[in-house]
Amino acid sequence: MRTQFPPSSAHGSPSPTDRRLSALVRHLGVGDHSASSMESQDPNPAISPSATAAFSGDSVFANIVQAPEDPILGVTVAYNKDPSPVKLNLGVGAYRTEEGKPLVLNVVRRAEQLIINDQSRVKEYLPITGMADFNKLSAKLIFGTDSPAIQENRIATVQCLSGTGSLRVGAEFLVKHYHNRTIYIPQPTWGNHPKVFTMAGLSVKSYRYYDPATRGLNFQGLLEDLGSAPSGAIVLLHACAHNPTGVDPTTEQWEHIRQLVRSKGLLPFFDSAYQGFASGSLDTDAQSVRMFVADGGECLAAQSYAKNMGLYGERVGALSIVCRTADVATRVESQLKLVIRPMYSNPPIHGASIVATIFKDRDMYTEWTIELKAMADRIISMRQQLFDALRARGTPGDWSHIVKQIGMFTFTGLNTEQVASMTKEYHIYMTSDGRISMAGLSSRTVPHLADAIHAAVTRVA
Ligand code: KET
Repeated sequence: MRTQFPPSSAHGSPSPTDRRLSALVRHLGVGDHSASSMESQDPNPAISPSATAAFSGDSVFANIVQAPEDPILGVTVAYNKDPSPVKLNLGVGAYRTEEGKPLVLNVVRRAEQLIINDQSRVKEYLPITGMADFNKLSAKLIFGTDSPAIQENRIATVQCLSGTGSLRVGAEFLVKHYHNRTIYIPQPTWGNHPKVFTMAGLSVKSYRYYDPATRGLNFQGLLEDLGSAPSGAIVLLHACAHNPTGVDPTTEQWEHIRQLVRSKGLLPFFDSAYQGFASGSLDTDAQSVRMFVADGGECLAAQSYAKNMGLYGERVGALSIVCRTADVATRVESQLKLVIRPMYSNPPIHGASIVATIFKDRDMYTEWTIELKAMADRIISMRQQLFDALRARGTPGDWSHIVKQIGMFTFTGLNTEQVASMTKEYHIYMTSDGRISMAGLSSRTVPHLADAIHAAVTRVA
């Protein structure tokens, strides 16, 4: 028998001081060195709290190598360390106001007030699948209010930790329950995609997407690569506002892709992180996904509210799996719960409550669409301003792609050395692939960026 901690006080129950002391003793791993100590009694000494590290004076983690910073989030780390007053962070895709400040949407503030004032709200755990209302409304947002798949209950939707968490849960589900474990991702794509899918256990291959020569879609390459992918393979598609290129297929090209995907029996997995940010319209930006659902076939979709509702740090998102029948969707959902429970048990309440509150109130929903459109429009106006500023400087090259590309980013075509020189000399921070977040730019900072690009293009090969 192990010694009982805390030892009983004279009155039978331990005093608060006893409790604190014994907690400290447990924490420090000292005390109880009697015959009944853990060391001598533990049935599994291999996992007992041995003191090897402490006694040898070296860390058990001594051989760990320093990991590199994340290629996107690491840009913010470097930016934060720079004392320059003119520094500009165009790395991470996060919206800034004309004043360069993070924006909390007015409608989000309103919803939060309502939530805080509602005394009936408690902090109980949500179900493993999250908030039911939130899930239903999220499915409507991406698939459309009149989607037959929703009416026929053929979609399993679960609340997840923003877009990334939704992708990860979807990938883990596929590894466990889908017969093909290869996912094709566009080249290039969001830097975290290959990591999320590899960590989940999928094998990652790429398909051609972007043509640097035209700064547009390599449609032929895309069709060839997906055309030669093995039947059943998973295909990751950016629903809109492709990151990092800002290049999306046209509606006709999407239709072509849909036919190819369906004829080959590939499984589409949509990443929808920018619904509303590409065109300013939530419906227009969901067209690609809706085309694939309209044909009755199956697909997955990961949604994020980070950008379109500005809920970045609240980590609000959803994974939907569209199935052939309601019966399959029910079983899929039951298995999604088994993926989620050991991962993070259940998702957080606050962000999903904000989204659900806004969606349920017609007036608030309208306010959201107006605020969203204003963000999208500001980004579009930044594109024009940057383009005009480069033209005014006579910067060599054709910069029309700045106004042609859509979404949060411009894929400038600047190379790693040029980016490095812009950071060194102008304190402009961006990812080394030449991507700039247009959402981080303002009328005030456009001239500085244009000067930096001009210098980089004319001085650095
Ligand atoms: N998908 C895409 C295509 C994407 O660009 C992001 C974020 C996400 C998913 C995930 O977002 P979440 O915050 O998990 O909902 N992209 C920006 C931020 C980041 O890298 O984390 C970015 O590219 O800057």
